[in-house]
Amino acid sequence: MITSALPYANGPIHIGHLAGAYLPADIFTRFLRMKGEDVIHICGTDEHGVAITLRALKEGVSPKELVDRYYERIKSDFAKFGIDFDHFSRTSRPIHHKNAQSFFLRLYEKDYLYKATMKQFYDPKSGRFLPDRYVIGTCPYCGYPEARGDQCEKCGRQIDPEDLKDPKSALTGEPVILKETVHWFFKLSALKEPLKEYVSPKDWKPFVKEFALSWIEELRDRAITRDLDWGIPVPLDDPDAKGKVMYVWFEAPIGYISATMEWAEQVKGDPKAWEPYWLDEDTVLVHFIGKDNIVFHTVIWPAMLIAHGDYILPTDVPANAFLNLQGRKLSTSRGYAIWADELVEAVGQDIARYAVALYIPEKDDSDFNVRDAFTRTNAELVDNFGNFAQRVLSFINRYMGGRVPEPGEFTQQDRDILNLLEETAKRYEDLLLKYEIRLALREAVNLGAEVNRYYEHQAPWKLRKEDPERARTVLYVAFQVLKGLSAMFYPFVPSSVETLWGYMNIRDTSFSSLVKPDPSLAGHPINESKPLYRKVEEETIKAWEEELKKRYEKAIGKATDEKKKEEMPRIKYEDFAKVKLRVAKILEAERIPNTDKLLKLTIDLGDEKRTLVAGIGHVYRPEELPGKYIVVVANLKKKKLRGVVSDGMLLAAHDEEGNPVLLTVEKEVPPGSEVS
Ligand code: B3M
Ligand code: ZN
Repeated sequence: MITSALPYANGPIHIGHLAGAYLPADIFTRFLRMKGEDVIHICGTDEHGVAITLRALKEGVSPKELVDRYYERIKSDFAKFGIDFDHFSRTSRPIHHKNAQSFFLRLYEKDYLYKATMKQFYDPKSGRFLPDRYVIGTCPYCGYPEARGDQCEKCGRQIDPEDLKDPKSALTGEPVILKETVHWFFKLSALKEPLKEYVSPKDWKPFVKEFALSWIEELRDRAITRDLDWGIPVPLDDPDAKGKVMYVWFEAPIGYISATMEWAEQVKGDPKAWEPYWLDEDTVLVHFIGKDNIVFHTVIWPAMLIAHGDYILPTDVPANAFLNLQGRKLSTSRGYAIWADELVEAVGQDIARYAVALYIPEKDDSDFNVRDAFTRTNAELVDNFGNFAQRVLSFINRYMGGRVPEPGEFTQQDRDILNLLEETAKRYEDLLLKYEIRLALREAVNLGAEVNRYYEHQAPWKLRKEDPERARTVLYVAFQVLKGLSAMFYPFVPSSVETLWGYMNIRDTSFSSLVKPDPSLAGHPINESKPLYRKVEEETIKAWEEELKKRYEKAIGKATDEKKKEEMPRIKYEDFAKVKLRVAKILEAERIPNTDKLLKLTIDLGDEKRTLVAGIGHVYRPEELPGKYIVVVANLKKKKLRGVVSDGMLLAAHDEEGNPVLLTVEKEVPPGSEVS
């Protein structure tokens, strides 16, 4: 039972999504299917939650319009990329609403849910309770004025939204208020021990397992309902349940089961056909996800399943890290990405798949660089595999009457390459089963390089006249290795390999028979063949490089525009005039013990000396400061910092890294001079 993370129906699919979950899942599923395993790959769009409502608000459409549009788009993106789901559903389908509600009720009846009152930020202007990340205010740690209620983008610290200073709504820019609201909480704390027992013996990727275990250590109960008008209604008769929906991260994973149920009904025509996949203890359940979804799949979802009681638990959660593009972060909202559909249009499905597969971020973030990606694809797929196939098949067609020839006696080199095929197939299989997809591909590519060397070295085009029997043996061997290679390339580039099988006239496409040399193939008729791939040309690579540069610049422009818009509420002159700015001369500076940033400055303000505390000690050394002329706010209320009373605040600009750069005067003026 294989699932891929349910993508939010709020944008098209780009190569980051593909590399992070869908392509590895597709490769894995295709491999298992070749092995003859009973396997299904299920997915669908995630259509609830604030990711949807806020995007709809931004686009000025209803959530329904938005998800209808992106469901179709995403489904078609996947199809173009050859991501082959057994079923692709939606969390807005009635079967899922029903299933999620009955899941909720089961947990409720088993006493895993309880009601509690909490305070949450409310935007009076839009009449909405706001999710943490839609509350914006000043970071309590670094003073960054645009920090979000879950995290400060500047200093990176986790924040509780209540700690933000001057919290505003990201929707309306208006101040928000804390308001009481009732929610249902999931008693996660009660599941700490069973979760530990579940995760501890797992042979997961180390970063996944460590993340899960550290989360379990700090497990707290979580609200699983929300005040939203879009989502799955809380199925309780309680008046407090009015207007509440389930938290999207509570119901979305249940969507894996609902989608399998829908598959059973619609595809199998047997409403019970889903059961073995979710109820049978022997079923292996694998969730392919990106790393930002780890906690939900390794802790909260298993906790939900344990609490529910009927279903099996995830066997493995092969999460991937992130894919960057030309060394920069991808961004859907800013349009910095390569979209699935355009990539396929430009270079074809299999070249696109291969190029992305090279960069699956299995352990660390990886960087998709178009030049590297296409250069490698040209060498490894087009030359090494595609051209080899064409050489072997056209030789057989031209000189061997279109039949795989009868071999003579094998030489050591023949035996070596055939052995290498079988050993490689074993290693490939072991690696794929451990989700080491990139290393598995390396095995196939290395075998391809070896068999190319063998073919060059044997040079059947010379042997044809000099030693026809040797020529026949070499072509026989080359055909057998090609057959094995086709098995190993198939999960990566399925549609061209299917074409190849047509040329080779091969019907039995199970992995084990493909990778095993088959003596009965002597005399086997093949079909006319054509080259499988076309190289990606230099102009195409250049065009992509140019285009991505443009997209990046545009994305940056957008980011600064957004910032300008958000940061620039206008004030009246009278407001500004309240701030008394003065030139000061630094007299002394010393570090405040046990801090890495704070310096205590003694300054001369003309008619008085003052002490102020400044967070510049990580950039300025105390001894370089005395004598400098700076600008300070002279009429701020006094504030005690680390036991020192700070009377005033110095002004500094912030460089790209956010480090302070002192504001000073262009020529010396008497200390205390006014700044306005
Ligand atoms: N939609 C988050 C995401 O797209 C979420 C995954 C749900 S999987 C159940 O990253
Ligand atoms: Zn901060």
